[in-house]
Amino acid sequence: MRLSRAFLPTLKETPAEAQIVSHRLMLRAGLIRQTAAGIYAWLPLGWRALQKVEQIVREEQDRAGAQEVLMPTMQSADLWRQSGRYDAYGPEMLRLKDRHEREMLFGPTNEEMVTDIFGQFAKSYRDLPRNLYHIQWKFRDEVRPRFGVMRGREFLMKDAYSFDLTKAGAEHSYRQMFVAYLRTFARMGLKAIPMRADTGPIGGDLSHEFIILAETGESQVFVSRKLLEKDPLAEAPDYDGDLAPIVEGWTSHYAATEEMHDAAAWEKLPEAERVSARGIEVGHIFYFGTRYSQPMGLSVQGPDGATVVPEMGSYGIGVSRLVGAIIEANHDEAGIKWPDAVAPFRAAVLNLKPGDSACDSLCGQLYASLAHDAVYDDRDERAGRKFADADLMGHPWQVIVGPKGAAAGRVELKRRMTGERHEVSPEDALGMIKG
Ligand code: 5CA
Repeated sequence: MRLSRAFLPTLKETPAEAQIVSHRLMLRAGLIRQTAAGIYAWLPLGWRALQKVEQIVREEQDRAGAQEVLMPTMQSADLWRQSGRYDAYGPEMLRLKDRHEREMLFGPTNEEMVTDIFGQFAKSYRDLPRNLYHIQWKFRDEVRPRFGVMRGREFLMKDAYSFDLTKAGAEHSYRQMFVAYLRTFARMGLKAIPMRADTGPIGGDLSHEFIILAETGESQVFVSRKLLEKDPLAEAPDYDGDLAPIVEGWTSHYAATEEMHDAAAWEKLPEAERVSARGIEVGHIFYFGTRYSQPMGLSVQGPDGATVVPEMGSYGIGVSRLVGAIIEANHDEAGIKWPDAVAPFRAAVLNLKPGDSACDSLCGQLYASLAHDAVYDDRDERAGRKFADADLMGHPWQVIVGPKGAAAGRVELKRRMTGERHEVSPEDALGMIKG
């Protein structure tokens, strides 16, 4: 992307309405624009980051055996009457009528719809187990939308739904998602800790929230330091095998949100092991047995011919919230510091003197060689402005090309995460960026 032609509305001033750093930076770096309370348009830079996050979520869901579908945003109220949640959900649900006066709603979640779709197909125990997921916009009319995309009204969620013949099968499906979540967040450079959680309006009796520690988090959490030292990517899960040892490795240490906190158990931990902090919920998984399959009439024929009501679970990830959470965890005073895996662009090429033929030619070559995964700052702007914007936008690498260096075949390579700088040849710079 050439900055001279990019739609990148960066702001010099700090927007007054933004209370937390990720919201400020997302507005200042031109990632998002609010269009109504809690509703955002994703601009080129933000949209690319969102797609990177989405793709990691997708790859780990696929790896764990879930299958991607796409269900609509609009749902019929009738489905929700069957489960009994239409009235229970309350004012957070956006209700509308179509031209025939039929009651509709903008989906806040999809348990009813997926159970209905799956039920039309599933007839026998051979149709189980299955896990279906989608990545789709949800609407929840939050009383207090705030912190930008962290608590929006319209937001992008990955929601998966598992169907099993037995409770033991459902527990295995739950563990598959538990382990997939550990990997998903770790790949984004986040330390997300699974914590026993309350089930709220989804229902059920087993649930974990995945929480990353951040000062601006909305929940108070209590965690054993041992969990912060674990590396999920060091575990190589066999999703068809026994995942219980991996899950136990995480759940045997103390980790709880305020609602589930057990002060007596907490006090028993050695002082040095106790970490109490604020956290951001980036994922939430639920096992709820037949809470939806029963009222919605989902049943299959078991191996012995008897009718079986499938056991279900649902598994959510806040995809758009994650973009904010990643920035909350990776920034400094100058701007965003994108982890490589989710950066909208891998590198920025800064041409410090557009019009200088050596600079133009070298920058042109570097930009072409980085294909479309780079931003080319070819604007007619002061060097200081280019440095500031590159730091603000947070590209993992900056290749800085000035006239003297260009003439001598040297560039400066800056790593945004650490601030390290090296003077290198253009070839070495490309090698390090691509390597
Ligand atoms: N049906 C279940 C699991 S699929 C469900 O809806 N769970 S949830 O309510 O916990 O939402 C899943 C995830 O969506 C949360 O962990 C959170 O990361 C994200 N989320 C929830 N509400 C919002 C919101 N208002 N803005 C941004 N993200 C949200």
